[in-house]
Amino acid sequence: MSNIDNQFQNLDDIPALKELSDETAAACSGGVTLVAFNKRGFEGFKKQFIQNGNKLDIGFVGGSINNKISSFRVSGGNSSLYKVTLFDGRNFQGQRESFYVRRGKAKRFVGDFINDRTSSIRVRPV
Ligand SMILES: [Ca+2]
Repeated sequence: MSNIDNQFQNLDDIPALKELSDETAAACSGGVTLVAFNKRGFEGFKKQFIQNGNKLDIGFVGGSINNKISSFRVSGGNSSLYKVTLFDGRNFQGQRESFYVRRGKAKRFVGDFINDRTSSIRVRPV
């Protein structure tokens, strides 16, 4: 998948998703929100993804944080528990790892397997 990633590294986010710099704005919208960080422990560069309802489909995380995600936080929506799947490839392809995260909680480190590989993300209510 690394060849594909490199080929499209300059493409921007898919238009259906909004990237907001202000987390408060996301919380007010009510939709499920995932904030991804490029270092473990919620440090470093961060990028926020938000979608209405309880589902989040990020076909490509965007060139700035592609293959760099190490920790994330989930908030918003109506479900108390979410399944977050991180995919190595774009459009939910390739190797993956899933995490069960309660709303408002976070994954301090995604683990060595998927660390610095994530190119797409899917969030589902449980
Ligand atoms: Ca990747």
